[in-house]
Amino acid sequence: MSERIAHSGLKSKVMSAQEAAEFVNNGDKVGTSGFTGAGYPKALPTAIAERAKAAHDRGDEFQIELFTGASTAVDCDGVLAEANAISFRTPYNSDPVLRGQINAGEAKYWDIHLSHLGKQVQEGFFGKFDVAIIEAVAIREDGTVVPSSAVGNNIEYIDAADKVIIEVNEWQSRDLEGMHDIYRIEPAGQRTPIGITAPGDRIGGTAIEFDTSKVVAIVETDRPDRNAPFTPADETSKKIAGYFLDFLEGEVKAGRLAYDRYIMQSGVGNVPNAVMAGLLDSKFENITAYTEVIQDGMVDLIDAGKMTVASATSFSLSPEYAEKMNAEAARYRDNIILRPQQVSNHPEVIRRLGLIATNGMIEADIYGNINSTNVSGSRVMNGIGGSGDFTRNAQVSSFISPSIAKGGDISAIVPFASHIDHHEHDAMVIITENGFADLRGLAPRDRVKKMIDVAHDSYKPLLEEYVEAASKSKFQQTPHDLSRAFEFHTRFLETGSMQK
Ligand code: 0RQ
Repeated sequence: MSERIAHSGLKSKVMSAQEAAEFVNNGDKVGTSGFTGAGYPKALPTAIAERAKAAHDRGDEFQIELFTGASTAVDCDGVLAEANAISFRTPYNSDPVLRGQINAGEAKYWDIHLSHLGKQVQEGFFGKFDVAIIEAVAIREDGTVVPSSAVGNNIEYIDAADKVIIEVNEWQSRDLEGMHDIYRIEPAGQRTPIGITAPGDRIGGTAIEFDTSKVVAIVETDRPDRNAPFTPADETSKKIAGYFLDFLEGEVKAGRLAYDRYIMQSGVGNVPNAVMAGLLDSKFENITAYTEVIQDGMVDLIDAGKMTVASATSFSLSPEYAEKMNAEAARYRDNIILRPQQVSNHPEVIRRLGLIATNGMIEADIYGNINSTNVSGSRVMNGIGGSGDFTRNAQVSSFISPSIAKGGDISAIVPFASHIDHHEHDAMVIITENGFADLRGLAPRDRVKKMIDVAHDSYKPLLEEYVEAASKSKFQQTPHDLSRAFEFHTRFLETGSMQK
């Protein structure tokens, strides 16, 4: 048995994943650890999927409602979706099989801000959970659980569940212990200010305290987190990174930022990673991050001495960087803090720190409304994730994206966003490979030229044509021609291209 299970009473609960899966039944509400491919359970999902397949073969129903921190990986969401074992899923998902089921109407998906879900679980909106399945680095002698590479909603699911199953994963570095900052948000009415005034502040303990009598099973695993490697930055990403830096430099010149006062929030993806690579050669020093995921680019910034502290709720590292983190976790413990996602994404702290939020987008419209989630208004990509938590509350909220997708058949700048996750009142700066549009302080009509400037050349005439038609509107605050507002999207659905 693993030395990592130090609590004497809990040692008797060690069993196989197949045995532990017997505690999960059809219709159960199951909360798991896991956030952006890190810290999710790796043995139970396959065992539950096998249980579901066997039930389906017998003609019985077997599906669970699955609550996580954010996306997981193929050996969690993927295997369960393949077995048709998920009836309901929340929040953020990037698994392609599950995405297909959601878009086909076969699985239900509730896309909610990442800081809100744990809060609603705590407030009892979902009632009791049947099972919480949590990956851990270790169970300490006193029964407290040291989370692994993500904290996510672990506390909320453990507290809400009748039964707790812990996966102790030997692949995760034992030295992650001490990196976490475990803080339980009090119930409404009893909440006190969250005492974080700088990204590096620690306000909690290093492990999760809970009622160990709820533990029904402990499963030992030795499997890696499964994140995809980043693709190397291409010319477009490098140009976007360049304009992002120009924007930051402009903030310094205007006296709103200093070279040693940049607090970063960065969304996941190849473009945000390219932006971080751009910062390596910039004048910015002592960068800190108050964000939700630690990415390769942040590790490079820490190694280069450019970033002093990164606070998040999870890792989202390529396999190469995950191995490096495992080997050197003791060293990175001085620079990295992993918090519950209610804290990493908390509006109070984000507003206090005054950070610069940078997230990807699917499309923006000529007035600065942002679609982060639904292609052509209906087909979900991943979900809103934490982008809303940060966009609403940051000092500056920026969005970065190539100006076109799918080889030019899709424009990321459209007349009217086909789904709106962040609206014109929150989004401030839009950056593409063609420049940045700073929309702050501008009436809607004055934003249009800036937005068309960052669009792809091949779409500028079509956008101008729309603006000309919309300008005839009887009302001039936000002029639209509603009969044509979605013409880019309808053309795409009819012909496969937004081009005429
Ligand atoms: O699809 O790979 O099939 O070609 O979207 O696009 O340009 O590689 O950009 O990886 O940054 O993702 C909005 C999806 C952008 C992401 C989104 C297609 C494009 C490609 C990816 P292919 P890129 P990114 C912190 C913050 C919401 C959550 C969030 C996201 C794929 O940033 O999910 O911000 N954001 N969380 O071809 C059709 C368009 C498109 C399009 C791009 N207009 N129409 N397809 N694509 N634009 C993290 C968390 O919260 C956990």
